[in-house]
Amino acid sequence: MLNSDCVIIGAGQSGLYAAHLLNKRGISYIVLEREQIGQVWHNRWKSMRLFTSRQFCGLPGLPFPGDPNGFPTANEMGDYLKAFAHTFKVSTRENSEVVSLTKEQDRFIVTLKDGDRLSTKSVINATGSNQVPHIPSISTGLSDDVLQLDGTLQSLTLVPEGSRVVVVGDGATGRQIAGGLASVCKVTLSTGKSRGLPPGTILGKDIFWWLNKIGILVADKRSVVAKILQRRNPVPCGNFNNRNLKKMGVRIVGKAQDCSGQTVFFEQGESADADVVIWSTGYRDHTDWLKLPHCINEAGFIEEYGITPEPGLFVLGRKWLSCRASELVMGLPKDAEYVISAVEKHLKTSINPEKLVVKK
Ligand SMILES: Cc1cc2nc3c(=O)[nH]c(=O)nc-3n(C[C@@H](O)[C@@H](O)[C@H](O)COP(=O)(O)OP(=O)(O)OC[C@H]3O[C@@H](n4cnc5c(N)ncnc54)[C@H](O)[C@@H]3O)c2cc1C
Repeated sequence: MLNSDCVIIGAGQSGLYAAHLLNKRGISYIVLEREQIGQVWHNRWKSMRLFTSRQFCGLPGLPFPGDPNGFPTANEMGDYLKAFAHTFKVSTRENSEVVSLTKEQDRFIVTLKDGDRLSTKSVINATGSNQVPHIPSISTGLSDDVLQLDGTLQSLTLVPEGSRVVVVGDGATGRQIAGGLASVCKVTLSTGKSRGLPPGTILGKDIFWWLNKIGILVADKRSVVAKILQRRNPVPCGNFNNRNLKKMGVRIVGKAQDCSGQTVFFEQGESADADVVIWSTGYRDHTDWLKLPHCINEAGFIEEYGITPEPGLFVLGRKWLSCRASELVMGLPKDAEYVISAVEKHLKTSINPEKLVVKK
């Protein structure tokens, strides 16, 4: 059985950056990746563009290549992660899916799909929270002749030209898909509760530049400003605000409430017949492999600032770990520094058990 101080599960931005920080502190680790580095981004639909510009897609030490004010494609992001791992010599074992994580006394036992087992003092879960598309139960009312897709769709060309398309969900993904299809299909976008749609630029500067400058994105989750953001949940929609989408010919309706046959019914008595329905209704965690039930609930991992109830188990890359930017590239360095310090502290206390003795 292989031994290391820390096992990182997942080689996305969170896992790779955490590994880089452990490297700098001289802590032994291994990153386990189910597919290949960057593959999650290469799997996204081909014309997808990130909603943050390149200046906010790079990690410390390796700027994102290309025009800093332009928006990278998903493929560029995948390539960037590979370049990051290569530049900082991040030790990654690809094609190594973790199928079980248990704890025996003070060590975690990580089991891989191929049957290999690793023993470790600490684990960072960096598997991402955008793994399994969340499809509402109303989808079962649609008849078999309606093509149903979700946010993991590989290409917008899967949608036949001239189809009647309903995109359900008006986050950044749903809006981008609706806009991308508007010129070749008859598109209806079903929105959820009303949210702020900030413009892409203000006074010629990127909206994320302003939000970063005034500190809103990294404001602690318990601060007043963060609470307002959590309540309003504004969508960074770039050019795909309601006005522009309407100009492109997209019909905008309210929440989808039911489906029957080929028809989707929305609030306020509206409906649309569809050949294709694209569910862009968010994602959920995949936690079947975690055999520590006190660390999960129906919303995913139980954690506070990335620290779970199980000593030695940490999480990165989740919504609102510490702030709004936690799930974005730009919010990762702050969260990762905090979690890596906690890993280091955990390893020190587990090496020196006397530190656990409470002095009278
Ligand atoms: C459609 C979309 C658009 C986005 N646009 C932006 C944007 O414009 N700007 C921005 O900053 N952020 C954006 N994000 C948020 C994105 O940055 C985060 O979701 C990010 O991917 C989180 O990084 P991560 O490393 O934590 O997880 P992921 O990138 O999801 O990486 C997790 C890794 O873990 C691996 N893995 C999963 N399960 C296992 C297992 N059991 N064993 C081994 N390996 C496993 C996966 O294969 C994957 O490589 C977007 C997200 C989505 C979904």
